[in-house]
Amino acid sequence: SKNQLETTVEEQAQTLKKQDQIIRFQAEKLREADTFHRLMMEYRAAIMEMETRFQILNAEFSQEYKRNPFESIKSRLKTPESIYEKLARKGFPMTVETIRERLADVAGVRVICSFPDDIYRLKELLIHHDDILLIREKDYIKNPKPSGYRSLHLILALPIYLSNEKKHVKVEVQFRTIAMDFWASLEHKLKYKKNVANTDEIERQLKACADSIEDLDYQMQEIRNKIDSSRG
Ligand code: 0O2
Repeated sequence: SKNQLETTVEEQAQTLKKQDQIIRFQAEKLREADTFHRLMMEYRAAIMEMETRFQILNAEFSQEYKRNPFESIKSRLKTPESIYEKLARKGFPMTVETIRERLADVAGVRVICSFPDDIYRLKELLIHHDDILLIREKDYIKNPKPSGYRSLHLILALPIYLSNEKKHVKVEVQFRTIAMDFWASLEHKLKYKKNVANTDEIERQLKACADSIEDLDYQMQEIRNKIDSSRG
């Protein structure tokens, strides 16, 4: 009948409308994913750029002074889960703009040096590059965290060159000695073990280890100075 036909047409129209909404929703998600992936690509490019600058300093130092200003470099890109968790903790929504503006450690480069004074020498060399901006500095070597954590953290912005633009991207560089890295890596591992009893006692012991390590760092530096001056 005519009535039945109208109902069927109406149902089909509703179904088509729903499908259209689903397609629009998925397209929007894809666009978001696209801009997110592009942002991550920019951070990866910034890590490569920063690593190259350190490698060039290393090559130059090895040739001029027959020693390396750092032992190794480790880089990491923050995972989407960790980005989401940090933004949520700070009360910001997960958008490309908030990631860019509110997070400074999506791209991370960790530089492991032999001696504490190498850290400050390297920092000076790096911030004198005239296209690098020093946005923030946290010196946990001069002012260690209550846990005993020591490292020099710099938030830098450096340019990356894309096909049609030049863009400044933020990178967090953490400088540590081998000894500071040894402590931070083990402390990080230990902290994530569950159901720890005697927390205060453990924190105290970890802090004592951090203090001994600081002492060792400066003793090794002194030994290096003695050897250097005895060589004339
Ligand atoms: P992951 O996996 O490295 O990302 P802000 O960024 O300034 O808003 P935040 O993140 O608290 O605030 O900055 P902070 O404390 O200067 O630096 C955080 C990073 O420093 C940590 O990264 C660790 O890599 C390191 N860190 C800081 N304190 C400690 C500590 O007590 N022990 C150890 N082992 N590492 C520490 P994430 O974000 O925790 O992790």
